[in-house]
Amino acid sequence: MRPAATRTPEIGDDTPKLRARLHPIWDATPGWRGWFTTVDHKEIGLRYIVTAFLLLALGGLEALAIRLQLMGPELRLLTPAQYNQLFTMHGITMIFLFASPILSGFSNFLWPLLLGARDMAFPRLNAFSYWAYLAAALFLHAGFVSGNGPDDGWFNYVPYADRAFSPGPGQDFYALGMVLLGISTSVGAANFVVTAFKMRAPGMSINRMPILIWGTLTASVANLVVVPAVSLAFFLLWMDRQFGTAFFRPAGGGQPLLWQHLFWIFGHPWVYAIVLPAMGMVSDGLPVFCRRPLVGYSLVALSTVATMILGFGVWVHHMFATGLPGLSLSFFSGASIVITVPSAVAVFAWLATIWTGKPYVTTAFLFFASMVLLFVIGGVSGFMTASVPVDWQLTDTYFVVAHLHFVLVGINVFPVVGATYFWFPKLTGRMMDEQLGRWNFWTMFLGFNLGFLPMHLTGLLGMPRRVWTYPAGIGWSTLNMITTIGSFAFAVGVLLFFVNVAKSWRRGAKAEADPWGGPTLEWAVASPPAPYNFAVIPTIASRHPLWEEELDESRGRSSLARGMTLDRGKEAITTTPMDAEPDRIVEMPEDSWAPVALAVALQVLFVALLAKFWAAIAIGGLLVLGALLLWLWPQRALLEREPAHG
Ligand code: HEM
Ligand SMILES: [Cu+2]
Repeated sequence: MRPAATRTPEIGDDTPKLRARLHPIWDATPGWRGWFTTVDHKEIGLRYIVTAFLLLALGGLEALAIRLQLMGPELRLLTPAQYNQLFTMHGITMIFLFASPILSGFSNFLWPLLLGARDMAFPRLNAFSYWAYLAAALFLHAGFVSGNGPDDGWFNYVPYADRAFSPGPGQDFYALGMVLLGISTSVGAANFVVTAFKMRAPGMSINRMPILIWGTLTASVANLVVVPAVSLAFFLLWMDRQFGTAFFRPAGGGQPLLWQHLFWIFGHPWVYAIVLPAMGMVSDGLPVFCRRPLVGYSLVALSTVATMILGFGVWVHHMFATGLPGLSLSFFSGASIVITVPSAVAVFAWLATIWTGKPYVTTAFLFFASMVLLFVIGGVSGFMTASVPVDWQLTDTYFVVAHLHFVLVGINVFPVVGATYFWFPKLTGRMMDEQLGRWNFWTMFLGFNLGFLPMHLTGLLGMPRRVWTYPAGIGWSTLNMITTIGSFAFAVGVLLFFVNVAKSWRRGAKAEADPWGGPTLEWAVASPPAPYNFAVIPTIASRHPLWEEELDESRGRSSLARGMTLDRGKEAITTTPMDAEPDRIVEMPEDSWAPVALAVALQVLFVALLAKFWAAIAIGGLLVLGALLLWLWPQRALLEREPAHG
C-alpha cells in the first residue's frame, strides 16, 4: 500500500489568474501528436459522435439499397446474396456501430460536465474504447467491402452461421469483429460506472444526478453483465467454425438453441442499453423547454433501473417460436408485459412535464416530444408481440421490422438528433440553424411515419422479413412502394440534419454559455468548455444548480464560482459513491500513446486470427503485451492524496 499523503485542497475563486494556470496543465498536446494521444473526454466524445453519425449514414445507404430492391415486385436490382449481406450489415451497423456508440459519444462529452468533474475516471481507457470501436468498425466493414460480408442477419443464428452453410469468411469477420467491439464496450462501461460513483462534484448526492447519468449508468452496468455472453457466443462460434468444436452442433453433442440463448440474454438488455441513455436525454432536455423540472424525477430514475432489471428476464420473447416448453413461454410473456410498466411511467412523466410546463417550441423540443409519440407506437406493437400467440403469428414478418424501427428510430435516432440540436452549442460553441431545423424535423418525422407505419400492415398481410423479393398480385406492392417513398423522404430529412451540422459548425451563430437557460452544470461552463471544464470544482446543493433562485427547491445554494482550485497539477477530486463527500485528490493522466497503440496491436492480432496465420498471431500477441506494458508502466505522478478534513 502506498502511504497516503494528506493535503488540504485549496479553496479559491474562479479568477482569470487561476484559469491561466490551469490552461497549460490541461491543454492537449498540439498538432497531430495530440490528435493521436489526447485523453480529453470532450475530444473523445466528439470523435465518437462524428464516427457514429458517419456509420449511421452508411447504414442508411445500405437501407436505401434494400428499399430500392423492395420498391416493386420481382425486381432484380440486387442479387439475393447481396441482399442478404445488405440487411445483415444494415442491422449490424445500426445496432452495434451507431445506436450504442452515439450514446457513448454524448455521454463521454457530457458526463464530466453534468457531474461537475474535470474528466472521466479513466481518461486513457476512454481513449482506448474509442480507438477499439474504430478498429472494430473497420474490421466489421472490411468483410462487407471485399464482398465477404456476413449474411445471416444481425442475430446470426446457427446452424446457418456455421461452416457447413457459410463456408466463406463472412461469419468470421462478424464473430471476431464482435469480440473486438465487446472489448471496447466493456472498458467504456466500466469507465462510466466508476465515473458515476466517484467523479461527481461534492454535494451531488445520488438523488441529484441528471437522468442521463442514470440512463448511461444502468446501461453500462447491463453491458458489463451481458456483453461477456455475446462475446463468448461469437468466440465459440468461431471455434466451431475454425477448430471443429461442437458447441452449437447437435452431431457433436452441442445445442443450436444455446446460440439463441447466449445471443438474446445479451440482445434484449442491449436494446434497453441503446434506449435508456436516449430516454435520459429526453428527460433532461424536455424540461428545459417546458421551463419546469421533470415531473417525477425519482420515479423516472427508478423506472430506468427497474426497466433494466426486468430487462434481464425477458430474452425468451425473441424465441417464442422455437418450441420451448409452454410454461417457460408464459413466464417470459408475463415478464415482457410487465416491463412496459416502467416505460409507461417515463411516458407519463414526460407528458405531465409538457402539460404542466410552458413549452416553447424549438427543433430540439420537437425531436424530444415526437419521441414520446413514436415510443408509444413502438411500445404498443412490442406489447402485442409479448403475447405468445400473437407473436407466433407475427414473428419474422414486417410487423416486427416496423416494431423494431419505431423503437430504435423513435427512442434512439430522434432523441439523439434532438440532443445534437440541444447540446450543439456546448459541443462546438455554435448554434444550429433553427429554420433548417424545422425542415429537418418535419421531413424526418413525416418521412419516417410514411415509410414505417404501413410496414405494420405489410406484416399483417404476411410479408416475411429478410426476403429479397416478392411476387406481384398478392397485395404487397402498393404498401412497399409507399414504404420506399417514405424511406427516401426520411433519408432526405437525415441529410438535412447533416447539412445543418456541417453548416452550423463552420458558420453558426456564436453560442453563449447557457443559450436555453438550462438547469444543470454543463450550462455553467463556456461553450465550448475550457480544457479543464471547471476552473473551481463546484459544490452542489440541489438537482438544478442553475435554477435555484427561481425554484428555491432546497435551502442550500450551490457554489459554482468558489471551490477547490486543485491547480498543482492535472488534478481532480473523487467523492464518495452515495453522498459525494470529497474523498481523494487524484492526479489525472497526461496525453498518452498507449491507448491508440493497444488498439492497433489488437487490430493486428484480430486480423491475424481471422487469417489463422500463426506467426502473425504471435506478433500480434506480443504487440498487445508491449502496448499493455507501455500503459501500465508505473508513473510516480499518478498519486492519490487524501484531502484533510476540517
Ligand atoms: C433510412 C432509414 C432506414 C430504413 C429505410 C430501414 C429499412 C430496413 C428494412 C427494409 C429492413 C428489413 C430488411 C429485411 O428484413 O429484408 C431493416 C432491418 C433492420 N433495421 Fe433498418 N432501416 C432504417 C434505419 C434503421 C435504424 C436507424 C436502425 C437502428 C438504430 C435500424 C435497425 C435495423 C435492424 C436491427 C434490422 C434487422 C436486420 C435483420 O433482420 O437482421 N434501421 N431496415
Ligand atoms: Cu427483447
